[in-house]
Amino acid sequence: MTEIPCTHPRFASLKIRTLIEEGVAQGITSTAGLIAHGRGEAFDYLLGEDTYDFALEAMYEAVKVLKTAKHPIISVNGNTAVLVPDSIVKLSKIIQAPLEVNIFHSSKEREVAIANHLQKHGAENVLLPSSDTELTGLESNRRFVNPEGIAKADVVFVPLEDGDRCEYLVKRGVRVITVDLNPLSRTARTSHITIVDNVVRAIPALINLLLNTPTNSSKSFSNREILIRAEKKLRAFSQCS
Ligand code: PTJ
Repeated sequence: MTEIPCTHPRFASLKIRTLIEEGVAQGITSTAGLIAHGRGEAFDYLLGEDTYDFALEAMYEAVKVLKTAKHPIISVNGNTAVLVPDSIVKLSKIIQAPLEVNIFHSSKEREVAIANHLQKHGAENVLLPSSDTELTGLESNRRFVNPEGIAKADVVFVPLEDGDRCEYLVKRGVRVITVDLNPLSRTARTSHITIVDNVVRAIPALINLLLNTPTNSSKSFSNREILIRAEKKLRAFSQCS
């Protein structure tokens, strides 16, 4: 891998990119994950690589939903596994939700590599999809789920989701929380709660809120309004530069 000098003005961003590259070399991230990451980087650049009030409000709502969930599941793909292994494991322990490996680009080897990677980072409860349990009506590889996990979840927390499964889960009455830097994506628009932020900042910030903030406010939440504010922020940046 390329050595990144710590004096480089884009050091932090390039280091994160390296994690994704290494993830591909380790058989954890898909090659399509590189493209997905590039798209995320572009949105993050326009957002000034910062976490805004619209993301924090969505996190606050997510904390409320996760705290009251009966059977929450964290769905993990190749990108999330390499970008935030420690914090996703920590989140799983705090909310007592299993980490379920669920990937779009089908590969049994990659599923196992993701599970092993999470376990190396301290995960105690990792579920793998079962070829016997399918979400009927969903066509992608994401239809294979674990019978003790997504199959019976009331809340699914899924960073970097694809629109199809998101729509499917929402139709089934499951509450879906996502992290997506693109407020225009189908996932962002279909989920109940969309945290428009980089997963590398969002998961630690969510943990911080979970541990340190009482969530007893009954302030109403509109995901549509959150997305409008995020889109405005993106457009404002491109107009003034
Ligand atoms: O491991 P797999 O096979 O499940 O691969 C999953 C990917 C991510 C390749 C797959 O789900 C995919 O193709 O994703 P998309 O449709 O490209 O969507 C990814 C979304 O996540 C885009 O809207 C990106 O802007 C966004 N995104 C990318 N990187 C980040 C991100 N959002 C938050 N944080 C990021 N670091």
